[in-house]
This record gives sequence, structure tokens and C-alpha cells, in this order.
Amino acid sequence: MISTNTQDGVVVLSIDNPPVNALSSATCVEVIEALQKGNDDPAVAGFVITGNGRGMFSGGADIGEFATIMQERKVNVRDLVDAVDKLPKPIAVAVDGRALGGGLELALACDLRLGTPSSLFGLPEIKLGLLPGAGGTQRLPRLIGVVPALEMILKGDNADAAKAKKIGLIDEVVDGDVVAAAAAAVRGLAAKGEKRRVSEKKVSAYPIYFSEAHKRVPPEDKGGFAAHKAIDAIEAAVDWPFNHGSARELRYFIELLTGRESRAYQHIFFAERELAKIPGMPAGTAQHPVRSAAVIGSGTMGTGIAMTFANAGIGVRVLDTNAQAVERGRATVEKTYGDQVKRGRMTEETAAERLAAIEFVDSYDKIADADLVVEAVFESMDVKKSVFAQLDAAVKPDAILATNTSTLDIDAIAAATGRPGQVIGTHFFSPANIMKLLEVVRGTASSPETIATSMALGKTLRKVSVLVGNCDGFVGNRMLAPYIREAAHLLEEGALPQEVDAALTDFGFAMGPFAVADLAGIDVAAHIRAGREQAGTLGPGRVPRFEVMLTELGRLGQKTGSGFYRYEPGDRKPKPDPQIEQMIVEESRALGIERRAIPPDEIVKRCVYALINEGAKVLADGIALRSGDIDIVWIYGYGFPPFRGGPMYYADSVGLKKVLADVEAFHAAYGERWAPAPLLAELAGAGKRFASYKGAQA
Ligand code: T1G
Repeated sequence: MISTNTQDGVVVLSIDNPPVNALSSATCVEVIEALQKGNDDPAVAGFVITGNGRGMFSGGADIGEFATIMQERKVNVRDLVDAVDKLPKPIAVAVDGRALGGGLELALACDLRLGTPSSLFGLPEIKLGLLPGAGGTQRLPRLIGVVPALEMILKGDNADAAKAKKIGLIDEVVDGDVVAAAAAAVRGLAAKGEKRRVSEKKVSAYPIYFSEAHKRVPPEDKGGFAAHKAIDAIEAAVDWPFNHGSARELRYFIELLTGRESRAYQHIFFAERELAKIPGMPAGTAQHPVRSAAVIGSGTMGTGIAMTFANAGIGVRVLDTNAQAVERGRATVEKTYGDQVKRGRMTEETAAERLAAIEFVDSYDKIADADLVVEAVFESMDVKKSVFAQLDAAVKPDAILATNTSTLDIDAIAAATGRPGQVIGTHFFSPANIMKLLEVVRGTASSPETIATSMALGKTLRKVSVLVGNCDGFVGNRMLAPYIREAAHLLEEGALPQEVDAALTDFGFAMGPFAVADLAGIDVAAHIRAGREQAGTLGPGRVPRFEVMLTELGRLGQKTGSGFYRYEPGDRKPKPDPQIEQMIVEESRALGIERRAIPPDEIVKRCVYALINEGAKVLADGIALRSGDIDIVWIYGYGFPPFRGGPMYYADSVGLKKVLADVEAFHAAYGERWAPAPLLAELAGAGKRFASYKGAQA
């Protein structure tokens, strides 16, 4: 796990613990022992710690050991950092790649930090519902100041070498042998009998920095628990001597580590890494290189997808035979990049490069050599079949043909071509250049190569790719239907849009279902409803029809200034509208429903349990490979609160027996739409969790 060599009196320790040089307990023990051995050797002047020379210094503490590290009181990163801090001889780190979490905290404990130009430095613990627990909250503010330390720890983003040098996080950027440079620097310190322990530095700050920081993070019960604790720990660094502040940090760290929130984030961390593991996919399945792409349709989704390719450095041609649509598309792309330059989020050069990578064309022969095509035209089966037939005729035989449909049958679309094995769904979420989720929808004929290429492409496009099966709405939209249906039933029974949305945003959703409906467009929901009504897949029993009523009133949502809410010109803030309240009350009267006050927790249970019940069916049908995949879809695509781990993880944390009992009660009260999913009943009966279900694969 570590190797050592001595360079002119300096012991160099190289950590090599694939895949990410996690500082597991065993690795920490080895490093501590090597330091003690060198310390006892009078010939040793000092130490350098470095990575494996393959672009990874350390990915931090071993997340896989979190569950046991406290119970078994195993040696851990904190012990290693303390051992370094107490070393009488000088020590430096030579960072060749990423130094994250405990890896950066180890570096902070050393006298000197040297990095290569490509090295990255970050404390991402907040993304795991934690704070830096190995001295980071005490040493970082001492080294770079309180305000930059708050920024780095509360955001959890990486600093590249140039920024790290600029903020004083590292001492030197070495374009060459960073280990040799570090060893020389250590020899220099040893010669002067000097050490530069960060723990001995003083730090000061105005209390207002902390009170203001508390205001900028979410409330403790809305995913902000770790952030508030991190701010308190950094404040302790200012108010107390190092050891006292450090003890405070440890207490907060243990509280978070054993807390519900961090366990949910750890679930998401590993669930995200499971996504690429596809059961039954032959090892070494070939992936086609995607060097050039094409997008059909220059509407909102088409241009968003085109920018996604350009942002990943892949040249893309956008085909649209409608000249106005092309002009609108071109204007959207230019405005998007122009705004990013204005906001300082992109340089003029990068914007020019991205714009140059997107070419608008008006005929199929101009996209004949694309490696992959994504169709993003109007959501109609006939339109899509005609486009795919033309693509099949025009585009080179080994190209992959993907559709961005959000609900339609992939197999039916594939059947319009002579290459169904190369047809697949790539369901982007609006705005496609922003939203991280990508549902990769496999058709019955989609070949392993087409699937592997599409999943890998998702990573290249910096998306979180989830492989899902082919059914009405795939995973996300299939579960969305009963969720928004239940929300509509709640309106009929006594709630108002703002009450339903408030209950669900209090639960932690980024937005409530009615604000989302207004954003997405009421006519889109009405169009999908009409399609399901025609196909007879609207679901058991009478389905509320508010989207139809609003469409008839021309209230299509934000784009028309009113939907379930009304909007002031230029203001996206939803405002309750008495007209809507009247419409809803009259609808209840027309349905003979006596309206009642509906408590927020009932609103949450009925909407979230509708998700969970459908999720259980999605899992049993093999449309999702794992319950964790469903959680990732809902967190990255639909704003489900990450601190609750996703709908299926949340159900497991509540306990399936309890969830089933409520679903059965809703079934008795509201009828067939609440028939408990057989898998939910089965797992609850067996005292099992969705996470343990390894059932039918898509
Ligand atoms: N511990 C254990 N396993 C890890 C790991 C870690 N820290 N990081 C990655 N892995 C596994 C991962 O599960 C996957 O396994 C494989 O490595 C490749 O990962 C005290 C407490 C480093 C940027 O939050 O962000 O230090 O699926 O697919 O895309 O304050 O992994 O192959 O079996 O993501 O090249 C803080 C987490 C820990 C960094 C590499 N550190 N890791 O990305 O590979 S908390 C983090 C990452 C801490 C201290 C606290 C990324 C990466 P498998 P990958 P990648």
C-alpha cells in the first residue's frame, strides 16, 4: 500500500492504494509506522509523502470504512494527521493529481505543499453530509483565512493548482519532478532546523462572517446540518486554541457521521458508482468512439443537447428544415454562451470555441458522417418514425441513432429503421446543457455496444447516466405520473397548489409539483395526458383534469404568465391566484367532494408514497436495475431531496412495513390507484429493504 525510498536523507513515502489512494485504516497504519521508523533514524532529515504517480495523491478517507471506523476504533486519517503534526522532523507533500478530503487534510498537516500544474485540491466532505474531520476545519482557516476556508468547505469544490497557489493553499507549483522539489525543500528546512506547522498559526475573523455564513446555507432540517456544523467548527478555530477547536471538530464529525443525513449522502455516493455496472454486459464490450454528433430539431431540447456536446468538446451539427426554428436555435445558443461570458463563468475564447463547434444545417446529407445522432423533435410517434426512417437512409451504417423521447416506445421507433440494434433512448432533462441526469433507455434490440457507447458518452458529456428499460415514461416520468396525479387529487379534496408545493418543498424538494408544471408547460402535461388517454394507460379510476381545464383557459404556465399560479412580467416567482382557487373549489363542488383542510404530512405521504409504490413496480418490472438507480434518477432529474437519499432509500429508512401500512390505508380510502405494489408487500412482509432487491433485470 505504500513504498518508501530515500533521496539524500529524505524518506519519500509513495501511497499506492488503488483505485483512488483512499486513506484506509491499513494505509494510515503503514504511513504512521514508516514515519516513526524514519524519525528514529538519525540519518533521516525529513519526509515527503506523494501519490502513485498516476494522477491521484489521495481520494481521502476510505468511505467504505465509515460504517465500522468508529465502532472498532480503527486507526484512521485523524490519527495519521496527528502523527504528522507531532513529527519533530520536517515533512512535505508532493501532490501529483487530486488531493481530496482526508488527502488534503494530510497535506495541511505538513510543513510544505507542492503540486504539479494538473493537481487539484478539495474538501468535498459536505457532499457526503460531513465536514472535514481530520483537522481541515482548524488548519485550512489558519492557512488561507476564514472567508476562503468557509467557501472551500461549504461548497466542497476543487481548486486547481493555480488557484491553490494564489490563495496560499500550496507553496509551489512544480512543472517537473515535484517529488525531487519537495525533497529539496525539506532538506532546506532541516538545514535551518525549521518547521512550518499550520496548527501553530493564529487565525482571526469577525463574528459576522459566521452569522452571515449560517444565513447562506439551508436550514439544518433541509440538508444544511453538515454546513452549520462546519461553520461552527471553523468558528471554533478562531475562538479556541488548536487542540480545543480540533476536539470540537471531532465531536461534530462523529455526530454527522452517525447521522441520517450523511448515511443518505453516502448511499448516493455508492449508488452513483454502481450505475455503470450493468449485469449481463459482456466484459470488454466495444464502445464506438463518438467524435462527431448530430441533433435533429433546434428547439429548446435540441439546442440544449447540442451545447452539451459542444461543452464536452464534440463537434455537433443541428439539423432543422424550418428556417425560423434554426434562427431561434442559433439565437438561444449565442445568448446562452454570451450570458456565461457576461457572468464571468466562461472566457470569450471558450465561448467562441463552443459556438464554432455547433453548426446548423438544413438537410440530412449534411449529417451523413455523424458517429451518433440524437433526435429531439416534437413528441409524436409518427413524426419520430419518419425522422428515424430518414436518418436510417442518410447516416453512415455504423452510426448510433438515439431518441430524446421522454415517454414513447423505443422499440416502435427502432422498427422504423433497418438497424434496431443501434437505436437507443437518450432522455435528457430540460435545460439539457444544465441538468445532470441522462436516462439511457435500452430497447429490446439495443446491442451491448450501443448501450456501452451511450453510457460512456453520458460520462463524456459530464452527465449522470442511468440505464433504464423501455416502458411508458421509463423510470422518471413513469413515477412522476402517480406523484402529480396524487397532488391533483389533493387539490380536489381541499388543498391549494401553494399548500401542496409548500409541504413538498418543506420536505426538501427543490420545487413543488404545481410550480414544476407551470415551468414545464401545462400544454405539455395535457399533451401527454391525451396520449395516455388514447392509449388507455391513464391509470385506474377517474383522473383529475386540471391541466385540461387550464389549457382550455390558455393558462399554459410561466410561458403565458399564468398556470396553477400567476406570474408578474419578468418574474418567475409563482403567486397564488384567486381565479385558480375558485376553479378548484368549483371542480370539487362539481365532483361532489366536500373540501377539507389537509395537513402537510398527509400531503407529503400521499405524494411521496405514490412515488415509492410506483418505484416498486418499476423495480419489479426490471425497468430499473437497482433501487439506487431510481434514487439517482429522482435526485438528479426531479429535485428529490438528496439528504433523504432518494425515494427508495427514504422508504427503506422509514421502514417498508410502515410505508405499506399507509399505502394499504390509502388503498382502502382512495381506491385502485393505491393498490400496493406486490414487491412492496413482499419485501415488507419479509422485513427486507428495496436496497436488498436484486430481482428481474430489464
Ligand atoms: N473511499 C472509498 N472508495 C472510494 C473513494 C473513497 N474516498 N473514492 C472513490 N472510491 C471508489 C469508488 O467507489 C469506485 O469504486 C472507485 O473508487 C472509482 O471511483 C476525514 C472523512 C476520487 C474524484 O469525497 O470524488 O476524507 O465502483 O468511479 O470518476 O475529512 O471517486 O470501482 O468499486 O468515482 O475517477 C472525501 C470521493 C472522503 C472523494 C475519482 N473524499 N471520490 O473519480 O472514479 S471523506 C471524497 C471521488 C474524508 C476526512 C473525511 C471520486 C474521485 P468502484 P470513481 P473517478
